[in-house]
Amino acid sequence: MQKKEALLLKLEELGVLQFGQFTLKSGLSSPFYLDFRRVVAYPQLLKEISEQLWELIKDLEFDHLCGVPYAALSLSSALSMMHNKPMIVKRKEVKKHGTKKMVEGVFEEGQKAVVIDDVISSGISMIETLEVIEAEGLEVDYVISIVDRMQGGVSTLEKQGYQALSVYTIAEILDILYRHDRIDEQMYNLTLAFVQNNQIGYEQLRLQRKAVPRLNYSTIKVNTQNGVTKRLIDIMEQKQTNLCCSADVGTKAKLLQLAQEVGPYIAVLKTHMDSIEDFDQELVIELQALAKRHNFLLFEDRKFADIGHIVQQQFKAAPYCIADWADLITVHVVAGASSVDALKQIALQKNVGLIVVAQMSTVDTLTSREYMKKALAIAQDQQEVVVGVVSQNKRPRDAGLLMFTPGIKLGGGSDNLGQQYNHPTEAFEKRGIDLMIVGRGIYQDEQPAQKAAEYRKVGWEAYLKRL
Ligand code: 5BU
Repeated sequence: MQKKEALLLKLEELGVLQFGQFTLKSGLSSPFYLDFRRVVAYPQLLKEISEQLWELIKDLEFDHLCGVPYAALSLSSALSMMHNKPMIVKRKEVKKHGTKKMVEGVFEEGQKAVVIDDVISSGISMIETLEVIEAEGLEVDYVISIVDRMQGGVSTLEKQGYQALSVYTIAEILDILYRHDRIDEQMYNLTLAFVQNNQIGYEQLRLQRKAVPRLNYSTIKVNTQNGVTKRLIDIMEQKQTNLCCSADVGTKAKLLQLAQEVGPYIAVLKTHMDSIEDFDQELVIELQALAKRHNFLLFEDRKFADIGHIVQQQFKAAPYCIADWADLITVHVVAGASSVDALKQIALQKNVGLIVVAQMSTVDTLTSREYMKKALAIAQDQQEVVVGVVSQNKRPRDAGLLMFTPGIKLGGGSDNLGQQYNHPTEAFEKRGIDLMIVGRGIYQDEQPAQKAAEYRKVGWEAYLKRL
């Protein structure tokens, strides 16, 4: 018999795997229960489980082991001693005396940790630990567990960019136990059906999470040296709006009409000038006049993405001459920090703020967690010219940068080309965004002005509420 299989049978014998009727923490009634806390009573078992966990990570490069408190602390301790790997401990609560550290141990920023939990169900305990240790500057690529309950946690973690590895899935456990007559067919089917019918999705989990206190606009203003950021925050505070209208219409006339209508309710008007079929400089002059009259900034969402030499040309070249009129532009950092460096030279002269695209809103975006973190680091390094980032669920650690978020619509949902929408309240309160970017939610409405007013109200109230 395989070691893994023999170990599982022992776990069942010792009451770690239990079948029957149990009430879970969530109030749900479950036909099975996994109580790995019992393992501390059986040192040999702890050793055998730890050996199986080690198999998952033995070829990976990492500096620290971290167990999710409390159940996995014994696992991380055992692994640490067996394989001579340092361990860090995440506190469950902040200490009242002495240092206010949330992570105990000896570590440096940029070091890698593997996080361990006994069971992954929704993924929430794991995510809470990950947030704390990442806030201390540690990096995590892999998370491991003894059992994947197959209820959505692994896919939630993977959506966030982690690789989740487990010794057993619940399906494997059922197979082994059934083959060894430890459970009957009815229990097998009941348990599998329970798992299938009780999936906790990523979106649902996000909504359930507690709001994290976020920065207010005045704090960001105090922490920035960037003149464009200060101007933008002044506008937002004066007009009490955090709305950026994405004016993705196709003609000059439509664009001017929309800008005129939504002007009083927005802080920023965002454009894609290369999709205006009759674009000319007259349009720019008229838009500038409207921007002045209604007090908003002009944001050309050009998403520069080429080598430095080319983005400089694209930034200045006719017919768009973006550098001459835009207050804000977007830049991808797929070519590295060099795109930002190149644009910076012109942007500082022309008083244009850069927004780094760190994470996209599409369902199959390639902006992985690794990419996003690097993009945020570039934004942080270049705050002289960078106003903020475009991202969905992560803001820069530095208090001087703004977080812009597209993919926002009151009705939520998606389009049929990959765009995914979130409700503004959820975005401001739960994810702590600073400005929402709304396109079709406004300009496809029969009354764009009224819609913009509605978004303004909802967005501002959600911002105030999160404070
Ligand atoms: P929508 O109509 O609200 O879906 O328009 C969204 C706008 O935001 C559109 O102009 C996009 O170019 C822009 N956008 C986005 O949707 N997702 C992203 O990740 C980034 C920009 Br970056």
